[in-house]
Amino acid sequence: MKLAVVGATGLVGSEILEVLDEHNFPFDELLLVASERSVGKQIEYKGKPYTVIGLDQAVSLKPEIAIFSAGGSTSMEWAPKFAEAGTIVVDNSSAWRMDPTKKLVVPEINGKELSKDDKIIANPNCSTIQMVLALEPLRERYGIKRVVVSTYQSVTGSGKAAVDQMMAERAGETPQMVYPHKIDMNVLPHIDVFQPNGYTKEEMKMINETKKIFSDDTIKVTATTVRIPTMGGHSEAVNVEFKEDFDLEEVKKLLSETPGVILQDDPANFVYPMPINAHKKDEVFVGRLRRDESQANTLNMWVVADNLRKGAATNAVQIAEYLVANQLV
Ligand code: 2RA
Repeated sequence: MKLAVVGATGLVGSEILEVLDEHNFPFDELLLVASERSVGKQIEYKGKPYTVIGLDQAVSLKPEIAIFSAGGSTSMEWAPKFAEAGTIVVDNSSAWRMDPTKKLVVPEINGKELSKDDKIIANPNCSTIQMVLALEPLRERYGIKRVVVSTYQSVTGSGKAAVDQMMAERAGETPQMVYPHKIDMNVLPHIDVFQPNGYTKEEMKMINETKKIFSDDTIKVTATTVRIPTMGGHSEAVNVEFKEDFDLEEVKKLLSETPGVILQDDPANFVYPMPINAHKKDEVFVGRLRRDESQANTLNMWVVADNLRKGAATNAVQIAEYLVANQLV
């Protein structure tokens, strides 16, 4: 099995290599692929140096799987070329997510929809993945009418330059500005570009991707996505209205029995999910579970995950693992 990692020099690309290593992903040959300016760079994997190659060379080597984290324009141009060569592409960008001919996959939820015909598979947006994984067991049991989510998203979601801006501001230095405003000691209610309806693209991703992953356009979703000066992961305050009443203890049982979800819910002992504890973990952490006393059949919960892990690299590697485990590659 030949595996390519496209965008290997980026923040998510590096995380993909860490996850592949931790998971001992079963490849025989690893291709590290990046833009022309990075060709020739050396990257170490399991103590062995690998030389970064360009996209043209990578396609010609016909890897069985290519995990992309190289931005939407590169995916739009190159994913079809890899697919044409017989490669299955798992793409982290937003390029293919809402394409009706492409699957948008969180393996624990809809991996079973994958088939040998799927040559370009979309990895959902990080803030969507952690929310839908926490919601899935409750959707199956109670049915979902509406979701209201507010997010508190790490600067790592914007990439290394954003982390550098925050750290420079924190050090009292003059930063290279990625955001339109200071980020340290501040919050920005602005992730990605504003749309005509007043929502940002990030908010519309959460709304549209949630419906696609659940295959249910009747679910109402509204979102406010906010950038905060932290590392370690994204946090979300989720308010979910079910189709029927629920039992809080059953909710906790369902979540604690869900693969990939860890319940951290003991406020009396200050136990609740926090990005600082989610950093470098593959799971989604859920806590602060409580009935919304202002509305029937409605639950509040707090959901935290490392956006570079389950929000990107881990979910993509898990899709690749699913393909191998189910003889789809
Ligand atoms: C963000 N979810 O956090 C977006 C893309 N990674 O910026």
